[in-house]
Amino acid sequence: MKITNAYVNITSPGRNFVTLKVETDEGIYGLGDGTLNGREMSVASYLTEHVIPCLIGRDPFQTEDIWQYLYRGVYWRRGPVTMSAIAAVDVALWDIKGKALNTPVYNLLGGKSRDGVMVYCHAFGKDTEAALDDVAAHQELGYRAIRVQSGVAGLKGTYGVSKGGGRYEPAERGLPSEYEWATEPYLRATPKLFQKVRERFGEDLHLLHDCHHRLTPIEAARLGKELEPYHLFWIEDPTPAELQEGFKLIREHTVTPIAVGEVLNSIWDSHDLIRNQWIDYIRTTIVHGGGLTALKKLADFADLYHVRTGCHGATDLSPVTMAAALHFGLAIHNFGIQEHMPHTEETDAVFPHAYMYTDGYMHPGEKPGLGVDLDEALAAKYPYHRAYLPVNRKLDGTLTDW
Ligand code: KDG
Ligand code: MG
Repeated sequence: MKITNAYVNITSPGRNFVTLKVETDEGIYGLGDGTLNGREMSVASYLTEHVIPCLIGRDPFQTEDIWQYLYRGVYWRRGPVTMSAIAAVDVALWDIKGKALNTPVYNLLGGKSRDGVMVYCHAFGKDTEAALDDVAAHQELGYRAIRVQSGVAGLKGTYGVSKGGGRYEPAERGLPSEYEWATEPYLRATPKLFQKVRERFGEDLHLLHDCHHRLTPIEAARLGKELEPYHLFWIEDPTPAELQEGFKLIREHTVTPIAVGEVLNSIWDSHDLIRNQWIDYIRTTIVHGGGLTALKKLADFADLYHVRTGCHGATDLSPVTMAAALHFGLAIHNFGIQEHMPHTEETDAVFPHAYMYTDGYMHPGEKPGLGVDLDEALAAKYPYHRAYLPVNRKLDGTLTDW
């Protein structure tokens, strides 16, 4: 089998998605997601200008060699743009391989290790009461694991809480909006929020919380310690992860489990975090981490250190990544949990898929390959719109982490 053609599709059914379609001489094609939220066109151009010309004529079954060609063979390694482009190719090739062998991708990754992939959803509210009601609504939908985010009194808005009360989207069309941040009220409010959640919902529900990179290590240590009575499944991104040894300090002070990795792109970004056992869950995604070929190696490395996966699954990761993540999560041994932030109906229509949600678990379905398609005629009705993640400033105007 040979690759005969490949091209990038950009569509915006509510938010932007970059999809690579790889075609072969046997009529089988594969899809890969290359979406990088707020920087979509950089991956699209990397693929079109630099990667696609090198793919034509290659054997799509050579997932390992093509991965090495695009990573090791390029001289410039790593980074979100490069790794998302590599992921788009890699996932499309696994899709082709599954279709050609007439089997779901999970069978190529080791076969089923479990019956379903436990997912967590997002509950949020402008204040504690609204957040608690949203937890109740999600529990009704069968979720066994719920991430809880709340507005902070005195701040105009914060990560994970939608402005108008509708769906939360990580990026917004137009130029970046600006939010404000103050650590102290957040640190005071968050343990009280989880105390209330436990009081109302008991001990059985898995509870998660995303700090979204806003704390210093010592602040994160305080939060983790104060959350201990409420037995969280994890706190996520407590501090920016560029300084991997920052997590040592957090770890020395708290037994609240820690999840990191949605902004990491290579195994080297979490090498120290994992080998020193400073984290419990690695959240690197298939799209931003270089594809299934790379994620399998990362998961196997993490397994040696009792670190499990908890892959990023926000709406800016397309249904192609969701499908890949579910095949991956069904197959690998050290799967932990998968984030599930449902896409809009428009997005689901553009990307018809076999994966499904039932009672707190998801399953990739039994279709050969990934089991996800792209309706290009429908996609063409939703042209690209420039969009950005917000920026964040402290109350005195200093730019800080979003
Ligand atoms: O593009 C960034 C978003 O995906 C991110 O802000 C969402 O932190 C996030 C999460 O955990 O889903
Ligand atoms: Mg996050």
